Amino acid sequence: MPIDFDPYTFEILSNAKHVVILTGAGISSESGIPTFRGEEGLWQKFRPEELANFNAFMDNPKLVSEWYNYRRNIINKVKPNAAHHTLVEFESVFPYITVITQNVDGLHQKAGSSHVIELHGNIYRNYCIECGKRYDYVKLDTRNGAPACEECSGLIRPDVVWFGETLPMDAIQDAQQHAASADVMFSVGTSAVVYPAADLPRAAKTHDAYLIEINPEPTDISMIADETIHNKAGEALPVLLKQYKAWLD
Ligand code: BJW
Ligand code: ZN
Repeated sequence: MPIDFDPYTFEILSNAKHVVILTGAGISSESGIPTFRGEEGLWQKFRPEELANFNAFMDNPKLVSEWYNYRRNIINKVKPNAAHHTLVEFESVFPYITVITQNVDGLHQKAGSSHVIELHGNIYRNYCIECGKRYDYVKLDTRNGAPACEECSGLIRPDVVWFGETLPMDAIQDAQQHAASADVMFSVGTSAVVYPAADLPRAAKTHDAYLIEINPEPTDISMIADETIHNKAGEALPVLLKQYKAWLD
């Protein structure tokens, strides 16, 4: 089905000083990274709420550590896709772009986006839960159990945000400020069920932003979005940019 954006969206975009894009796992799915929820969700066997929490890690550190190594192996092999690249191109079309991502895969930075706020941490960073020593961008060996700190033998965990943990204060505050000052907010590839990230499009709307959702499936955000495009991000975002440039000419 052809993707047709509302010309009114282009008018709004042409007046936008600050465009903010909230992204979730769906934007990386065309790179080959499975999403968390839904039909092809990564966590069909385990609900994210059950695995991605500190107690699960303490109960079975080997399982959780292996799980993160498995995902690092996938992420290491993949590349940013057309959606990530289009958001980089946005920077030469719109005055000010902020990407707020829930993803821990680093693909926005790999693509070249210059202003990325990571809400849920980054899978390549790790630290010892006892002494805090960092183990960033290293291969963690899980063959003999969960990786342990060379200084104090404490468990090493990924520097990601699990359920029940607070988001990095600077990241969430920065994200909330950007959401409040956005003229246009895109919600791309997120089921928008995990808070406080899911509040950001709502907050943007409250502050009169124009909200555009890109997701093959409807979400809770669809009801409040000004424009909803039910397509894949890697298809819809390049089409949006092409149609917008044509509209400008
Ligand atoms: C495509 C596509 C394509 C597919 N193109 N799209 C308010 C109300 C209710 C509950 C809470 C609340 N406030 C806080 C909570 C509790 C909790 C929460 O939100 N629970 C809900 C589930 C009910 N939140 C927290 O605990 C957060 N912390 C917190 O609030 O701290 C304060 C506090 C402390 C103590 C007590 C109480 C409060 C922390 C949340 C941390 C989330 N962590 C994870 C794991 C990160 C590490 C890792 O990667 O392993 O983050 S869980 C997982 O979900 C991950 C994701 O970032 C996050 C969101 O998922 P996302 O990105 O939306 O992915 P999916 O899979 O859900 O959706 C993919 C979408 O893509 C789908 O819609 C597809 O259709 C679409 N799609 N292909 C475009 N090609
Ligand atoms: Zn240690």
